[in-house]
Amino acid sequence: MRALTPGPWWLGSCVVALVASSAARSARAVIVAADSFSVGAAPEIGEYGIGKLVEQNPVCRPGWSGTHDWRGSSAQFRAVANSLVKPVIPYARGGKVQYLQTKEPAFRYVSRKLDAVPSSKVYYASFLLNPGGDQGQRRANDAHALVGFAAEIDQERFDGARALRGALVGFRWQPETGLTDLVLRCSSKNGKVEDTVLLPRVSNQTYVVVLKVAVNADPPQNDFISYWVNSADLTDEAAATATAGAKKVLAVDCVDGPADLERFVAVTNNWSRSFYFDEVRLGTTLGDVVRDDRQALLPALAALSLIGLGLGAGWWLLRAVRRRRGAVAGTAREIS
Ligand SMILES: [Ca+2]
Repeated sequence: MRALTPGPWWLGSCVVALVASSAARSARAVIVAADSFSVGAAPEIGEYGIGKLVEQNPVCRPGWSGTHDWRGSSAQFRAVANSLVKPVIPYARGGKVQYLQTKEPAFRYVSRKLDAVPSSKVYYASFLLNPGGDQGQRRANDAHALVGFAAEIDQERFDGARALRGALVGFRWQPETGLTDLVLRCSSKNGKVEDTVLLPRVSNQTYVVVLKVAVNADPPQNDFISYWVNSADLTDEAAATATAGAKKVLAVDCVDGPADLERFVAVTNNWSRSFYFDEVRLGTTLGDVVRDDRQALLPALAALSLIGLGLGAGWWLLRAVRRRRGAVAGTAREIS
């Protein structure tokens, strides 16, 4: 009899240990921030209203609990319906952000500070980007439309007159050629802000860009940025590299620590056409930033089923023990 009674407790302890070890495993991988720009005509908690980003303050988990509002210099960045879509990004949903076309040349930006960025030697970020329609009238200067995780942004930092910290990715239109390139803009090893062309001559379609920053991996201060454009398989870095439309590792100096990535920023400079971005993510592993949330839930669901199984087995054992006790007691009564 007594040999049977520890059963449910032993099973319960195993379940607790399994759940704890699963939690410990997932704690090592951190998705820091994710925004799918879900919109609603009558926005619910966690949704944007259709309209300008500045002055909106939805809870977007993880990353933005609502402590920090969007702010910036422009109301041209708007939440709109229909997600940008790329099959390799299975979590694309909700709405997206549209930069409203304007012919007025200017530097425009919006940014939103994250709740917190953990200290890490490596960060990954992913974005869906679309350059919109034709550029319209030609201008004398390069035009840019970029997003990224960075410290605060303004025109002086963008131009490099002050330090630009973080990495921006998006589009540059060149007046000499009339062509648009996909570029990365950040501070190079000599401290100068530079564009690196990731993919030349892009068209009006959605691009998926994944960045990896190895912080100060070339001591004392230089970083390596790896980029993957339009990878067909993002299971791991080898698959991303094997299936990328463009990829490379660059030696730069753009991030020294979490403070250099504490905001999501979106910038346009003399940009006169539309520009869209969506599904922005920051994490400390590739899996964090490209994994479907539903897949991320699977370990938790498995743990829950184990708990269910444990409780079920515990209940069955307890019932069996009680029946056996009852039978023994009954027998004893019969004897007496
Ligand atoms: Ca979306």
